[in-house]
Formats: sequence, structure tokens, C-alpha cells
Amino acid sequence: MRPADLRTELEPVWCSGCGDFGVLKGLTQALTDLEVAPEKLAVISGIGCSSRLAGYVKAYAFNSIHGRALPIATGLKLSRPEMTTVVVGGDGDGFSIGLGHIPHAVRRDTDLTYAVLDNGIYGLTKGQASPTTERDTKRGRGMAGAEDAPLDPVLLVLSSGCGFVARSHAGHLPHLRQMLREAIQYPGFAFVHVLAGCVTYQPKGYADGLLEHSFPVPETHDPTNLDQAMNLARDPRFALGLIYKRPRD
Ligand SMILES: Cc1ncc(C[n+]2csc(CCOP(=O)(O)OP(=O)(O)O)c2C)c(N)n1
Ligand code: SF4
Repeated sequence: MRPADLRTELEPVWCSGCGDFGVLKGLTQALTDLEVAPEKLAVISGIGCSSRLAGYVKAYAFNSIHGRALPIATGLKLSRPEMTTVVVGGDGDGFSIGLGHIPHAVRRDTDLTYAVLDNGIYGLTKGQASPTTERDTKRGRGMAGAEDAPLDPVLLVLSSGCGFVARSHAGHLPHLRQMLREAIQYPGFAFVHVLAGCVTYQPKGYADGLLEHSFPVPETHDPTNLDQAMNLARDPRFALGLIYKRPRD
């Protein structure tokens, strides 16, 4: 099986240069590495540009309801445990309307991989501020809310008790492929924070800026140590790599 075999015939409607293309590629690569057959795969998303990804992967896919992908995916996984279940969505979908579902999905520890494609903005609805919009983001039309302090997705899931937490960048394909592969292999709730660019509503060079503001998780980091993981997550820059993986009994 090749990654292209996991693509539907639909052409993505994303803007040329959108970071979501990288995530589609990284995800189909990771699934191919793990030899996940389309009939054993479910991709569940909410609503947003990033959530369109579900329609582009050959799988039982559901581009569902804004903010509600996690409970839908949990129900699916509980009734069909043999399905590899991947949840995708944006920062608006996950951390605004969908935020209340995250700690409970973490507590239930259902075997899901949740990849949030974080472009720091509501792309689909034309560029409003999201909970991860930085305060210094240029104010444009519809940017109400950008004066609020951004939340940190990695600290949020770590403090909720998530057993697998990783971060990658949509333009860093081999790394993203590896992080998604490890997350899918983890037998519980796995969270992957994917830094992604929106070329239409974020300023020029935004995605490169994210990368410049990132650093690889140091080799000395022990991902089984929660204190070390929390300290790494507190760094104002973005640590890219496996941040935390709780050993399982
Ligand atoms: C219940 C509900 N409220 C609001 C909306 C409008 N809406 C659609 S997508 C979206 C935000 C999308 O932003 P994000 O999740 O960050 O995804 P992106 O488009 O940036 O990938 C909003 C507010 C909706 N579809 N349904
Ligand atoms: S508006 Fe932004 S997030 Fe949406 S497809 Fe275009 S570049 Fe991607």
C-alpha cells in the first residue's frame, strides 16, 4: 500500500500553500507505515478547513459537527474497537466550542489519536481569533478576541492527565509522519499538536516563524517523566517531538 492509495478521489479545496496539505500527507504516510487498511480506519473531524481532511482520506470518515468530533469518535471506538480511529480538527474547533470535551476524552483514555491542526486562527470563517491566537498577531478584520491571553494546548492536555503528548509542524514531514505513527500505535488517548500555517489569514511567513520559534525535544529528555514534560511544555518556544508518554501496565 502507498500513501496515495489512502486518498479519496476528492481534490482538496484548501488554499495553495495551506499547512493542512502537509498533515494529509503525513497522516496517509503514517497509516501506510502501519499498514492500516481503509476498511479498518475511521477519520472523524469537526468543522473547519482542517476538518475537511476527513473527506480526503479513504476511510470510514465523518466531517461531523463543529467541536463535537471527540464524543463522536469515542462512541465509534467503543462500539467498533477494531477500528483505528483518528480525530482531526482545528484550534477553533478543539479549543473554543470543543474544549469541554478534551479533559473527558483524556480521562476516558479511549484509544484515539487526536491531531489538532493549529494555525492560530479560524480559517474557514475568514480569520477570526482563536484561543491560540498570539496577542501580538496583526489585527485585521474580524480579529476580536486577539487581546485575550492564548491557551497552551500541550499544557492543557498534560494537566488533564493525557498519556501521550507530542508536537510537530505541518511542514516538517518526516517528523510529523513519525509523531502520528507513534500516536496511532499508543493504546490510549494520544494528542498531537500540529503547528500549521494559514496562508490566507495569517501574515506572510507565519508558518516559517513557528518553525523558527521551535526547538527539537532534547535527547536528554525523559518522555516518561511528567515533571520534565511539564517543564518542556512551559518553555515559551515550541518543543517539537515526543513530550510525554506514560508507561502502561
Ligand atoms: C455550532 C457552530 N458554531 C460555529 C460554527 C462556525 N464555524 C465553522 S468553522 C469555525 C472555526 C474554524 O476554525 P478552526 O477550527 O481553527 O479550523 P480552521 O478552519 O482554521 O482549520 C466556526 C466558528 C459552526 N459551523 N457551528
Ligand atoms: S483559509 Fe487558511 S486554513 Fe483555510 S484552506 Fe486557506 S490557508 Fe488553509
